[in-house]
Amino acid sequence: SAGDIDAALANCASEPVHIPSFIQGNGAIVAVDNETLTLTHASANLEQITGVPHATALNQSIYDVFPEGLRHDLVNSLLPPFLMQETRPVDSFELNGRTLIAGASAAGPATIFEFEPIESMQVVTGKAVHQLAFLTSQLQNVDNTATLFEKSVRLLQVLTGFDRVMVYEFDGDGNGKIQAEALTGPLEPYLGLNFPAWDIPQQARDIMRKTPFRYIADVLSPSVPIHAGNDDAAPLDMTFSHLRGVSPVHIRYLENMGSGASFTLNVVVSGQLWGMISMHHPTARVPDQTVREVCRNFVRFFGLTLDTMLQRERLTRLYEADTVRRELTESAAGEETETLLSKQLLTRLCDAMRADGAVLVKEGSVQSHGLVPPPDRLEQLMQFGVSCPDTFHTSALGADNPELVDMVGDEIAGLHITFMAENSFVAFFRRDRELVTKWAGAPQKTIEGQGADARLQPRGSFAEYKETVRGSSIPWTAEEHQIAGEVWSILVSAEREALIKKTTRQQ
Ligand code: BLA
Repeated sequence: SAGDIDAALANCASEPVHIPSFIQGNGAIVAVDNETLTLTHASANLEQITGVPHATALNQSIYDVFPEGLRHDLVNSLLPPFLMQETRPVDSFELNGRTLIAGASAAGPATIFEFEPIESMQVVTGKAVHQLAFLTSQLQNVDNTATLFEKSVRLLQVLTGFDRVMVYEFDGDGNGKIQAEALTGPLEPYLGLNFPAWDIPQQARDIMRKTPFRYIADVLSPSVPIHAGNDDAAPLDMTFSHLRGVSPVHIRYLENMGSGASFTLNVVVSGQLWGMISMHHPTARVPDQTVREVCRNFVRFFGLTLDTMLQRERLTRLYEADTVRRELTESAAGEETETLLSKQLLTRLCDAMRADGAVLVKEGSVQSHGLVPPPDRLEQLMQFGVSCPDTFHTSALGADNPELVDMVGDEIAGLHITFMAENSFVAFFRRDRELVTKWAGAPQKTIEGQGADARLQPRGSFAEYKETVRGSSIPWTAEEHQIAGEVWSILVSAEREALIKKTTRQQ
């Protein structure tokens, strides 16, 4: 039932993924109170990774737990300017007969230290700088988003060794689409497929916006519990920790996809989560420290480059519209308001609005271009204006205003109308696009349980599922509202001027 669906979505959205109380097993963690330097939390595998049993470490001072050289570096990383929110490598060292790398990240009043075995001592930063320089140089002369996406997935596939690398873009409703893909190996291609919003609940998106990446090293390996030093310790906030344990729902999701590991770079454009670069591998895979360091920086470069391209596209459109606007202003200075929007100017304005048709109705005279409602229906649109504000727009006419469908005909699904006076308006029309969406699996919600226990299940199949939706046009953008608004103010002031002239002449 609809109630169960709501309850299931609410259950998804309330899973506290930032405080999972368990970690991924490819490393161990301790949390240290920034004031007292005592260990407030430790993962159950601390001994296995570092040789120090978690039970003896808890509630001890960091000075008593770790060997001298290491504890010095750990403590130093608590001091500004080293303290960072994200996990940053602090030091690598020999302990318990193996080479470990330590990383630090902020967790409110505590700092989380992560220890991960590495194959050998690496000069992470130096290598990363060179690789990053190579990657960014490959993208230097790219001037469009399609090429940016294509080149990026290929470069990242080589850098990371993940079989599948995808650029995934969110739409306005939080659904996402695979815009580019580099793929080798046994995984299914996802290029062009859409994923519904509920695959990534809001609290997971919040973390994605704050962090550069997230890896899930091994879908099959069991998670490891985190123990607290005292029973009423607040749960450890692992937002910025690489080893943050993975929600079992999401583990099932990745299993259903055939992924053994994932590595997601979070793309932020102008402060908003734009999408991600998602990487999958059929078997377990941990991006090494160098790869993490490169990717942390690469994804920022990618976001900035993308931002520049999107801004440039917007500016080009506004510039084109501005040219039309200037011509309109010039012709508005003329005598006859009836000739204000010449057929030619209306056509250009229609293009600037990316509309399929446009009409100017003024005191009975009609100027039109392209796809417009039959002339006898324009009077009805005028009537509609009596009860609506100065401007009105929709990209789903049938759903938003069923009473208008009759009027505009079923070819038109988008309307942007501006009323200048009681008996004049300018309107732009957009065609009904037959929207064909290829979903990765049928986007139906599968629910188990009922009422408060209703649980949304991850999809079992990601095979292409085609959905055709009629009744909507491409949506109007902020730039188009701006263009329509300017046209309105030019026309209204021209009307006023003409009226004043007329009155003066009469006197
Ligand atoms: C998390 N789901 C996520 C994340 C992604 C996706 C990217 C963030 C974690 C990460 O960055 O690895 C989804 N991954 C995708 C998609 C693609 C991809 C769409 O590669 C496309 C190629 N998931 C469900 C349902 C629920 C759900 C029904 O399908 C809820 C009932 C939950 N998804 C869910 C949860 C998380 C998540 C709880 C957080 C996982 C975590 O961080 O522990």
